[in-house]
Amino acid sequence: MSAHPQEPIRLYRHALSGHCHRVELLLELMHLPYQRVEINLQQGEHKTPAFLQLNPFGLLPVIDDNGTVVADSAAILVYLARKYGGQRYLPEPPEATAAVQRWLAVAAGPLASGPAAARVATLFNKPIDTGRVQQIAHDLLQVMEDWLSTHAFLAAEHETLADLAFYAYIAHAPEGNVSLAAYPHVRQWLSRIEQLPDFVPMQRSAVGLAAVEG
Ligand SMILES: N[C@@H](CCC(=O)N[C@@H](CS)C(=O)NCC(=O)O)C(=O)O
Repeated sequence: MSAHPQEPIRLYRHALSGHCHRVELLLELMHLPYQRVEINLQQGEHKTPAFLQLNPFGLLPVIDDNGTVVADSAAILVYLARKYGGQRYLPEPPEATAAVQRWLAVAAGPLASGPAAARVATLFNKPIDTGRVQQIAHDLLQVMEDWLSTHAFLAAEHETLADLAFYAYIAHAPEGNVSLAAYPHVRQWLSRIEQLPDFVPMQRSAVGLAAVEG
């Protein structure tokens, strides 16, 4: 593990992306120097040959850490935690690593196909079966609610990559018309993360806000 990157890490991101937010949140919590590179998804900048060189899947986020390019938010979180983070965000005992990995798998599964997809439907007007993705979101939220009724965090007694990976798409679920009203323990867990020193929120979308408030 090294203490710090030589030059700031470049984070290719979009302001409304929860996948990007989780990386940004970890960078902030770990006090790692980084520089944001805004990618215009609306104009398809993530499908240009230059971007596809960084990630052939054409998806954000990607980081470039002094020549080491890592794509996929979960892979980036694991890389940063292992390289610069010590034990806190990805503890080394096999059982503890597995507990974090389990939630990262859920983040790539029901979190992405539930609350994240429901939000894409409202914010970006994509043809998505909203009833189905909202159901996936509520099924996931119920599992989280049950777990968080007896645990303060998802994978350990303190925050880990698991919590950072889940935060944005749960906090912003109402932008996809997925209410958090029935999940008090989930809302308390959100506040716990928001109270971490150096926490940064994800930008709220004007469209999403209209959906929540209107
Ligand atoms: N499994 C990927 C998913 C990333 C992802 O879906 N990124 C979205 C932004 S939130 C994206 O780049 N979408 C562009 C597109 O689908 O064309 C990860 O965790 O990084």
